[in-house]
Amino acid sequence: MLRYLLAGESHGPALVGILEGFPAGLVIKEALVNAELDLRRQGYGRGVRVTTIEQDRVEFLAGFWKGRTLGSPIAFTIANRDHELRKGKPAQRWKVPRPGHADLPGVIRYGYDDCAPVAERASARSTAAYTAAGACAKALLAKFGVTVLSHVKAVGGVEAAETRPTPARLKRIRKNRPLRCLDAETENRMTAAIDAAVADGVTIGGVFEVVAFGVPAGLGTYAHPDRRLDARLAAEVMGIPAVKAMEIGDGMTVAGEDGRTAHDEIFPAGRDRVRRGTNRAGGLEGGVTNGEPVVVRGFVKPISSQKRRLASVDLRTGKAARAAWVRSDTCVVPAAGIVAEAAVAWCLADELTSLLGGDNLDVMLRRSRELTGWKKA
Ligand code: EPS
Repeated sequence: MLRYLLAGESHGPALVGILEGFPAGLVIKEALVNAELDLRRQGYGRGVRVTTIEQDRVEFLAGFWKGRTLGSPIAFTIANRDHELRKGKPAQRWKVPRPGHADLPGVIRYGYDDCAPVAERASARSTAAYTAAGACAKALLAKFGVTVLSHVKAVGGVEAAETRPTPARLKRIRKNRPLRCLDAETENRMTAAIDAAVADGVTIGGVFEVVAFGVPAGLGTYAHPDRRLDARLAAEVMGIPAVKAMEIGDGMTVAGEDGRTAHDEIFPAGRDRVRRGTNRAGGLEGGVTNGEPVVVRGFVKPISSQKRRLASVDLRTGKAARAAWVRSDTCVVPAAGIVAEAAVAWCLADELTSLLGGDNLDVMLRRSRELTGWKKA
């Protein structure tokens, strides 16, 4: 079983994480984690802070011996460069909550008289630490042939029609497409939608898709509701700021179909082997992986900080006022996709350690070869 604890304010000295349950003997290179952190900062439509201020370099402080995990908790930090730049300047204060943000509910919940302390922790800045945790999970998954990648399916109502995600294609667009859309022509239209939003002073949302390839059958269980892998994925993906809905496989579409087309028929593929012609279930049946790629989509709302200030109320006077605007991103869909890769990777790595006993990487690898779920059609 894996556990994580993350802490850190958006403008505090650093984000920190403690990861517990990783087996001994795993190499996790800081460069590998930093590559994921870089991807999270990038993407067309990102704001000034992540593109020009933050550099997001992970530093491991505990859990390693001669470059390999010890089996003890891993501790890391990621410095907030903006903290240094703000030193000596008066703390930010704002009294007019932004609709859609945690500002107002946070003030009510914690009894603050100001939205700034809410935003310090509710800020999506925290997703840098989560991405680092997910990168460690990915390092473990790679040992078992599992790869977790994402792409952008829609931005501001511009949708990619064709999507045939393969590991090779998803790796390629990581390098050369800022929005990581599989279709170049659609990506151009998405970019134009972001430009139009900037000109209009508004933000736009969209849809990302995460695909986990090489996932063995038999991860997760139907034995209890909270242990179903789809329930666990939903909890993690819905925990990402700005994600307002999620879908596994073709979940939303099949709700309007009948049972003839909604399922993935099973065909023989030699002794002890089966194959499927489709993957509408997104690799999960009954909360258990079935050997097909795990497919998760996240629906991201337009973030709530925008120049077009919405109607709100001044908390000091109780009178109508326009919501605060602070520098912000215009579109975070590709970044949210990277964070969701971390969410999916974390859940899969957790299931893997639970199934295989997580103390020692060599033992886990040996056990994995004994399990039928690893047999591929
Ligand atoms: C965010 C507001 C902005 C973003 C931040 C998320 O930060 P600031 O308040 O300092 O301008 O840049 O995202 C990040 C810093 C990041 O690393 O993703 C918010 O309110 O959620």
